[in-house]
Amino acid sequence: MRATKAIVRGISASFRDAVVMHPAAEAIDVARARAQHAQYVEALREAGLEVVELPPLDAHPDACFVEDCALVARGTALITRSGAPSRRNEADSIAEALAAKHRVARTQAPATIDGGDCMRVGTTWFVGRSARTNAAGAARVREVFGPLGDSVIEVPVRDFLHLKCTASCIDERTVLVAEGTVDRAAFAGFDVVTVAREEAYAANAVVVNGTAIVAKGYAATRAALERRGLRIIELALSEIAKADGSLTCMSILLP
Ligand code: CIR
Repeated sequence: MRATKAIVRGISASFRDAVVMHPAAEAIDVARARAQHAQYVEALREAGLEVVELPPLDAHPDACFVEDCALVARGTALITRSGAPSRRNEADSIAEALAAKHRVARTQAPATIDGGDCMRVGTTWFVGRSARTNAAGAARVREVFGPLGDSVIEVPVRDFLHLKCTASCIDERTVLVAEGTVDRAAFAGFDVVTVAREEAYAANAVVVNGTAIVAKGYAATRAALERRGLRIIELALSEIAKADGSLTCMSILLP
């Protein structure tokens, strides 16, 4: 996709208390997480983006994962209501950041949506139905973006936190997906670049303006993206991964 701007937020002092599915054996090193985040910001700049850095929210350990708070397209920002109750208060400051240049729509109970479940490819939103995004949440995405010309395809997500943990958008008709994680039938009519299940973590990549920002250490995924003519930036993400985070989660990209 093409984008001009990225919204990011620094790592909270409380990052060690991030919500996780399976706690890592080793505690998060917050200083290292900050260094990894700084490299991420640098990579976004190298990809030609103007980066808007919001200050950390120390009361919200997961607040660096801004992607989960809003879906942005067609001049509209749908502010989510996270499936993780502890994350619901992160969204207000993202709404504020987007309000000047976007029409802002909200999500009400009982709907829950995490942005990590919502992948826009061209004008199609693939919405992962996960533990975080429920039927009413998917319906809300359809209600807001349908009249603007987008369509919604729901995709079951079982063994992972979010749809985008193992899938990401390469361009307006191509997705990158880890084998055996998301039903291929969901992507009928789209081109699919498959990576091996062992490289599932790398299937979450930020592909923007001809650059692919990918997790370090996944040679086959890197090669697959290189073959598509993308310039590659590899990033170490050990501390981000311990918080169940990956690359797309740490930014909201704007046209
Ligand atoms: C959470 O469980 O909500 C955070 N610890 C990780 C969120 C990662 N976000 C994303 O993949 N979009």
